[in-house]
Parts: sequence; C-alpha cells; structure tokens
Amino acid sequence: MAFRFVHTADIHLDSPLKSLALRNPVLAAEVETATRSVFRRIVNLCLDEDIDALLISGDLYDGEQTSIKTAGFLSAEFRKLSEAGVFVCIIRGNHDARAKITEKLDLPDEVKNFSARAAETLILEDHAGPKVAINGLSFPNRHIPESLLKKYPKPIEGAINIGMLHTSLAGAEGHDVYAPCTVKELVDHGYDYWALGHIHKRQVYSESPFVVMPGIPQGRHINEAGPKSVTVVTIGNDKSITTEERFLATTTFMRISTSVAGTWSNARATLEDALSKALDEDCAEKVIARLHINASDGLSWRLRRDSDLFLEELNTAFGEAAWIEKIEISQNVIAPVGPVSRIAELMQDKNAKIALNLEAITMLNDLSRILPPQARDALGSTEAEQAKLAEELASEGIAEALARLSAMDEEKV
Ligand SMILES: [Mn+2]
Repeated sequence: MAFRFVHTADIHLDSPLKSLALRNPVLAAEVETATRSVFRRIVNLCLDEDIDALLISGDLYDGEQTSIKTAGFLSAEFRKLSEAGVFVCIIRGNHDARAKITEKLDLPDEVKNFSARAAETLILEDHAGPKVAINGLSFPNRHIPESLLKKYPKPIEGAINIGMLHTSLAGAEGHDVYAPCTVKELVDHGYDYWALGHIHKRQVYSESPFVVMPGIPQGRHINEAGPKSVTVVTIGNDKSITTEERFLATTTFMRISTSVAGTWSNARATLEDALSKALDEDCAEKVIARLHINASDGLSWRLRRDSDLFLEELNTAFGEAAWIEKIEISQNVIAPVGPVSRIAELMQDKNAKIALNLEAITMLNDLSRILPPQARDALGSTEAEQAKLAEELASEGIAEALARLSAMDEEKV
C-alpha cells in the first residue's frame, strides 16, 4: 500500500503562445490549447492510476488576468478529481501571485489553496499509505527577493513531510530572484520531499531527501524545447520514496542540428531522416522543429535562397506529425567569384559594416514603434542587446544578399 501523488508546476494555463508554428492554422489551434490539453491529461493520469493528491507548485496561471473561461475549465477538472477522492494542493508563484480567481470559484473541499500570509500544513492520513504532511506557502506578490524557507514549519515526526515551494533556488546571474534559497538549505530543513516550481527545466537536485523541480509539463515555444513531463511520486508504507517521469505533452518543440552536403535531394533526405528519428524518440505525438542546417558550400546559397521551398517540401512530407517552424542555415557561404566577389569585399568592409549596423538599428527602432510596448523587449531590452541583434541581422543580410547575387551570376553562365 502506498501514498501516490503527481507533482507539477508552471503550467501557465491558457497563456498566449509565441510560436512561429502559429502560422500553420491546424497547428495553431492545437498549440493554443496545448496547456489545457496537458492539464486534462494530468487529471486523467490522477484518475486512472489511483493517485491520492495532485500538487501544483506555482504558476498554474500565466498572469493575474485569468479569464472566466479558464476558471470554469479548472473548476470542472477539479470537480472530477474531488469526486474520485483526489486532493489538489496549489501554491501561487510569481506569475499568479495576484490571480485571485481560484479563490472566487466555488471549489470542492478537496482543493487546498495555500495562503500567502503564513505557511499551512495539510495532513492526509485517510488513505492506504503512511501519514503525509503537505506544507505550502503562496507568493503574496510577484517579487519575493528574500528566502521563504524560514516560514515553513518543522517536520512532523512520524509523518512523511512534503514542502511545496516556488523558488528560483540560488538563481542565475542576470535573472531576478524569486524566494531564493540553496539546495543545501532545503535538504537541511528536514522534509522528505521538496515539491518545487519555477524553473522550467526539470531537475532532481537531491534524492535523499528528494528536492525536485519538475519543469513545465508542456513547452510553449522553441526556447522550451525537448520532452516535458510531470513527476509521479510513490511513498510506500516503509516510507520509501520513488519517483518517475510521465510525458504528457501533446506537442514537443525541438531544435534539430544537422550537416548536409551534395544535392538538394540529398539534403532533403538527410533532414527527413533526422526528423523521423526525432519523432521516434520523442515522447509527444507532434513535433514542432527548428532546423539548424550546416550546408556544404555549394548547397548553402541554394538552401538560403530557396529556404521557403525547402521548408514547404519537408512540411508536406510529414503532414501533421511534424512541423518545421523555421530553418536556419549556417553562414559558411562560398567565397563569391567574378563581379560578386567585388561586391562581397565592399559589403564586408569594416566601415560599410558599421554603416549597415546603424541602418539595422534604425530599422529595429522603426519596427519597435509599431509593436505594443510590452513586446518591444523582443528586439532587445538593453542598448547592448539591440546592437548585438542588429549586428546579427546585418551579417545574415550580407550572407543572404551574396547568396542571391551568386545565384544570379551562376544562372547567367
Ligand atoms: Mn515562476
């Protein structure tokens, strides 16, 4: 006999998606509802596998303005769980600190929203496994620069003690910290399992006791690439704890890097193989891929010039199983010959590059002004970031222009 729970976090339910895949209308509909689909699958997992509790360690919602539709959806899913006797434990993280919608819903008694004022403890003992104490504390607001750990009570003797905490842990340089603390401090607290949330990449920081960051259950864009999972935890009557990953995402974002050489059809065959392999290995039904292609000299300019055609051919071949959102081709372009080589020299001249970079910055600023203010950071949130982006775009532009000019030159021959 055992106590079993599902640990997840950072679902960002119904969050607006920022994927290039949205250009494909069929995939757009799926990707847009992917966070909801994965939530439904998490609920089904709880119902199908005799799970006692579902722990959501912050950022269930993406922001405070959660729509009533999202709330209605959640309320229905929570009712299914309570009818099956599954407890739901929720703490709020930095994204949903002020999302009060859950509190306004008429939720079953089995749904526990942990307070932001003080840590609370939920004792569960009316089940087949050992007595369990679940400790949780919600974020009172978005920014929590200090550790919250001291607010968590001491472990209860004779029980399995679980702590739910939303934290950036020691934090990464250049990123804001959210309720920071170290793994060692968590280990020393005396709990048996730390159910963390916040960092989108899964990591088991310690196994004795367990300190687990489950990662997001569903990626939302190419920067959340790779298989995503929830963690299923089983606590035996002997108090042994085992964990396993379950992959529930409907769609997986992937970056695929590969080298191609020879002809156009060679390149296509190589990419088809790479994509088939990714689909075989992957744990979701659909793959949205970004291809990074390192092409041999002769092929590079042609792929660059006709990348739209190449992308279309691959997308047609894979139907609905895979979708290539973007192709990036490395810049090792062949040194142009003939008149184009003179143009290449001029374009790569130091002063010409400086002028081009300035021009690119002007264009980025023009573009920024037509974007809503909250989206402008995508084009650089600091002067240095913007300059770097401008430089990258300018050198990509040079490579592309030369590829096209070389192609014209070749066609004349
Ligand atoms: Mn967070």
